[in-house]
Amino acid sequence: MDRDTRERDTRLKLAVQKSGRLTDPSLDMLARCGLKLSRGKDQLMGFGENMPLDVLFVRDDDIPDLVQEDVCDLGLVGLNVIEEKRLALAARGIRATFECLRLLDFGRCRLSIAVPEGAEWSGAASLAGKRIATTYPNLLAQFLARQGVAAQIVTLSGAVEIAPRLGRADAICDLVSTGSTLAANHLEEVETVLESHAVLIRTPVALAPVKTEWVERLLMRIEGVQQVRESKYIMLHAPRSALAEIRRLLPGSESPTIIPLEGHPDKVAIHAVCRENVFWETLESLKRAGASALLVLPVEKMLA
Ligand code: PRT
Ligand code: ZN
Repeated sequence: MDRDTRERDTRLKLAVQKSGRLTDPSLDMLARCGLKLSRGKDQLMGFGENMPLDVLFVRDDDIPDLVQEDVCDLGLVGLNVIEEKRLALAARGIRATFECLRLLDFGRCRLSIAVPEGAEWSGAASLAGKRIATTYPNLLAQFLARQGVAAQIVTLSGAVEIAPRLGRADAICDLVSTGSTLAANHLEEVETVLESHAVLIRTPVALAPVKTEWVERLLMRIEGVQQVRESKYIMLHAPRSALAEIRRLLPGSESPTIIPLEGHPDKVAIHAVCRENVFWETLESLKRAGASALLVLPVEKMLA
C-alpha cells in the first residue's frame, strides 16, 4: 500500500463551508470538540494536528456531492441543502446515499413562502396559478404537490427577495432567520416549507475501523458540546424544609447533590447541573423559596 492510500485509510476528511454562515459555527464546534487545525497556504485544507481529521473548505452546495461520491467521509451542511439535493438526485433517478448522523444546534432557519404585504392569503391554495421565485425548486415543487396546488416555479440563483418588486414573481420561497430581509422588502412570511439547521452527514461507504472509531468519538464530543452550551452548574444554600420546592424549581436537573452544612442542621448546600439555561427569573424564584448564596457557573465539558 503506498503512503497516499494509507493516509486515506486512516485520516477522516470533513467538508465544511469555506466562507458563509456555517463557517464560524462549524469551526467553533470542531474547536470545542478539541480539534486543532492548521490551515494550508491555499486555505482549502485544514490539517488536524491532534486528531486524524482534515477539513476541506468548499462551497456549501458542493458538500452533499463530495460526501455522496466518497471524496469526503463527513460533511457539515444545512438540512435545506441536503433535502434539496436529495430531491434533485431523485428527479434524475439517483438515490441519495449520504446519511444524516447528527442534527446540530446552529444554522437554524426555515424555508418559507412569503407574499407581498397586504396580498390576499387564505392558505397554500392562494398560490394556485401564481409565479413563485426560489433557489429551492425541488423542495418548493414537493411542497406544492403535497398541497395539491399548481403554480409556476421561477428558479433563480440569488436575490430572490427582490423578484416580486421586479415583477418576476408573485411570491417567493426563501430561507428566513430573523425575518428582517423579508420586512425590508415588504414581504410577509405565510407558510413554512422546511425547518432547517446544520447537520453532520457521512459517506455511505464503509470506513476503516480506525476511522469509524474517530467518527464515534467525534459524535460523542459533539453530543457533549451541544449539551454544555445550555448547561449551567448551580450551587446554593437552602433550608431543609424548602428542599422539595427548590428541587422543583431547578431547571432540567435530575439528581442534585445535597450536602449538610457544618453548624447549620436545618440547612443544606445543593449542587446541580441544570441542562437548561438558568435565567434571573429562576434565581429570583429560588430566593423566594428560601435559597441563599446562589452561584451559577458555566459548564465547560460534559461526558455522560
Ligand atoms: O458560498 P456558498 O454557496 O458556500 O454560501 P451560500 O451563500 O449558499 O450560503 P450562506 O452562507 O448564505 O448560508 C449557508 C447556510 O446557512 C444555508 O444553507 C442555511 O442552512 C443556513 N442559514 C441560516 C441561512 C440563513 N440562516 C439565512 N438567513 N442561509 C441563508 N440565509 C439568508 C436568506 O437566504 C435571506 O437572504 O439570509 C436572508 C434572510 O435572513 P433574515 O435574518 O433577514 O431572515
Ligand atoms: Zn451555497
